[in-house]
Amino acid sequence: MAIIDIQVPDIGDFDGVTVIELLVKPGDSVAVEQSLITVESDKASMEIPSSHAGVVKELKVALGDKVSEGSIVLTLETAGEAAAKPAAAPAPAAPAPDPQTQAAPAPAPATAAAASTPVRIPDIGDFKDVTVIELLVKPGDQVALEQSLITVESDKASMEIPSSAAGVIESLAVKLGDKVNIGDLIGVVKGQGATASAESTAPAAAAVAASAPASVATASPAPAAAPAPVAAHNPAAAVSAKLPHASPSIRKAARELGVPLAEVKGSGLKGRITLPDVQNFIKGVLAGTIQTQAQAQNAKPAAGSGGGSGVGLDLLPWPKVDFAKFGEIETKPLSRIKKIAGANLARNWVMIPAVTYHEDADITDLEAFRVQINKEHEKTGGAKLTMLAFLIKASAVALKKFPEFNTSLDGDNLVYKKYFHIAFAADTPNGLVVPVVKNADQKSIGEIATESGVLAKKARDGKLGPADMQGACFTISSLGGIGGTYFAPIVNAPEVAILGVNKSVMKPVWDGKQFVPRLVLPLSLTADHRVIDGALATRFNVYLAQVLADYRRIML
Ligand code: CAO
Repeated sequence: MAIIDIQVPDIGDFDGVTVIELLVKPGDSVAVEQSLITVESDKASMEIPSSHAGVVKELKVALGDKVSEGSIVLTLETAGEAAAKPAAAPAPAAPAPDPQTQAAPAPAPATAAAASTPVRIPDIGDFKDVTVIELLVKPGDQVALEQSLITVESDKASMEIPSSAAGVIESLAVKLGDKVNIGDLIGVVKGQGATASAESTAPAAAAVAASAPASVATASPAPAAAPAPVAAHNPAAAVSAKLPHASPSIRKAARELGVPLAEVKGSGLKGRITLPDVQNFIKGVLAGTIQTQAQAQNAKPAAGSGGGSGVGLDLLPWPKVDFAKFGEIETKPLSRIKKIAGANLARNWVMIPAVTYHEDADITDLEAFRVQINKEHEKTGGAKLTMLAFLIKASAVALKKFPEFNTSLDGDNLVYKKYFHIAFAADTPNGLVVPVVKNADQKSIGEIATESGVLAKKARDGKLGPADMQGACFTISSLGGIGGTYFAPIVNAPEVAILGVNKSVMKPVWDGKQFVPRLVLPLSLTADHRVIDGALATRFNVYLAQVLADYRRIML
């Protein structure tokens, strides 16, 4: 009887890949070569096998952990020497060809305009006779350079094969279930000649990029993201010996959309889960015909469901238009931030019954005070006070007065937070990020102004770390420096409210006797109606406006 560490074997050029599935748990008996965990980069996933037989004592990794060769996966109690076998041959590293690496063209002739280019299986390392499990394009489809064409799978890993040419798919030479090897023809692309190389580029370099931080970071929490998907996984379900079969891109899409893949029925080859399966699952949940395990656990009487109207929510596929038919176009990939934020925004928009309430705050005196103090600070070297800093502090005070605003839904429970961390949306060249000023209630306006300035700069420089963007209770989206009158911001789940702010303007305000010029700040508060009803939201808004009109109120 011996206790041994089972480590991640040599997995090629993978490094710092994310643990996406735990396939065993303490107490499980495992055989040599039995898969223990699944790891994933942005293009490939693979299972890590056990080098020994025995009983799992302790898991040393958790979902979301990053692992590399040598990382300890678990400790195993082995039956004795006889059970121990030499470490398994390295699991086939699934070299995921990376656009960035492959985009550096091999010195190969560019094809002539509208030439037909054969696209072949590149060097995919130790993979042999791998099965085509997904056709991601069809004849007539427009494909970009490096766009995934097919997914192939061995018994331990799956990966997407990218196109080495841009253009229109003229023909496909493979079908589902085919076994393919290096050099096999995938199809022919008729293109503009914008090819990286006539044949696929060498994948050895691509494999390096498969584990590049940029790709792994794709799976990291979204800046504006909720820490957990709304349709959260049942943790117990995550520990399952029965893996849902899906390619890395489908797994990623499911994760971003909060779809518990283990609950999706696959319609592809050997029960493989395809993108339409994930989309149909979402449709089913929205239409109330599918209930997730998390929903079942938290089930409340389904108010409003089964109304019998017969009108189902039938999501249409995204319109596919050949824009080039109508004029010149240019296609650019979405930034990583936009992709991550987009998935979160879409979920929050669809799943939160949100209402936006507007209010005007008279900030004439506050702005005069801010300008006066800033003049003094210019001489003394004090911090420049921003309107955003006053808004952050006022919001923290308002959250204390209206605790329902400082909550998050957790099934049928409402989690009340006793801390006051305020996030603010920051516009950056790559998209929107949401850094957090922690414990804003305990900080002076000067401290908040300095800290938010530092965070906004870090955001613009792309230097925000995950810790800078976590733990928010409430978000402010200030467009005041740009303009606008009012807007309807989207609640940043799992928060329950967000404050939108536009540009303050001088307006004639009736004081009971006459119109007087006052500086008016437009506020737009969006709140989750499941937690905050209209009366409460309006009280919050009115209170916030009162504080901004007379800041002495924060002392009350
Ligand atoms: N009314 C009038 N003027 C305002 C104002 C308001 N509500 N808010 C800011 N201003 C002024 C400031 O006083 C500043 O002027 P001075 O330089 O003369 O003092 C100027 O506008 C620029 O302000 P700013 O917007 O650069 O700085 P900020 O501290 O107010 O905001 C930040 C910082 C990070 C919030 C901002 O830069 C930003 O990124 N805003 C965009 C947020 C966003 O995109 N939200 C949308 C999310 S939903 O898609």
